Amino acid sequence: MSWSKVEDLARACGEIMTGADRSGIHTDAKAGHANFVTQYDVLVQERIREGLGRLFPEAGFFGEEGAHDGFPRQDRVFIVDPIDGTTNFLKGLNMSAIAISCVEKGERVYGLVYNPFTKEMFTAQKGQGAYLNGTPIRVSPLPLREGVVLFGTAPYYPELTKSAFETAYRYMDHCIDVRRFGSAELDLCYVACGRAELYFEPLIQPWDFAAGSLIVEEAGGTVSQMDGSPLDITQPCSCVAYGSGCRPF
Ligand code: LIP
Repeated sequence: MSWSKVEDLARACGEIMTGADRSGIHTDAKAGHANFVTQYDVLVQERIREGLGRLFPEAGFFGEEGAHDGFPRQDRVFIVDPIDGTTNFLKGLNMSAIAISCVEKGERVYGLVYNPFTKEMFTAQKGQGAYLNGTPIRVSPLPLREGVVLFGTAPYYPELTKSAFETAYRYMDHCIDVRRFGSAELDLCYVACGRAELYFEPLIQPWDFAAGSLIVEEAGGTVSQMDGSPLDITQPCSCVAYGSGCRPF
């Protein structure tokens, strides 16, 4: 399978993000505090859905924006976050990415995470390794005490905020430093390429981890739910990802 046409689609949609008229970005509020969707999230998702529909007319589509009536039943499903890190996009923080995952009979077989602001394209195909702009990447072998810990907790899950920051506080005593970048898919890719040693988040959607989790695994890392159980790509769950030199609490 050649995924290059999917990568070309992501790059083309990335130009929509980098070309956005920042003075004209408007948001619609979704459920919960600071849960934003812009006209660019919707436009990018529409373009990706159209492009994937031309390339894979038989596949199902499971995107962040719009209504869902359960996980699609097709054998092949694309899980898409058109702009992961929407608040970062709104604020011009340039830590946002297009995330596309292909799942076949429940197995993640391909993942793409593209940050158009840095032109960094992270990709992985099951059993074929992980890459950054075509160069192989591997997770860090360093122990936690020499590592950076990334974490996330969405403001629209306020009931989880305190415990997430308490967990980050605990890690702070055992690592170099912690960071909260605001894009789960990019956090996972930074673990995959060794820029960080561990990432955790108490609750994220399938489109926030389906692509990046395969990229971590293909880069030699480990990804699971925070209780150690396997990720469930059909529904929201917790996530922890780490390199070969450390273990989560
Ligand atoms: C984001 C996640 C991130 C989380 C943010 C936000 P979105 O997804 O990728 O990990 O901490 O609060 O939920 O909503 O920008 O697509």
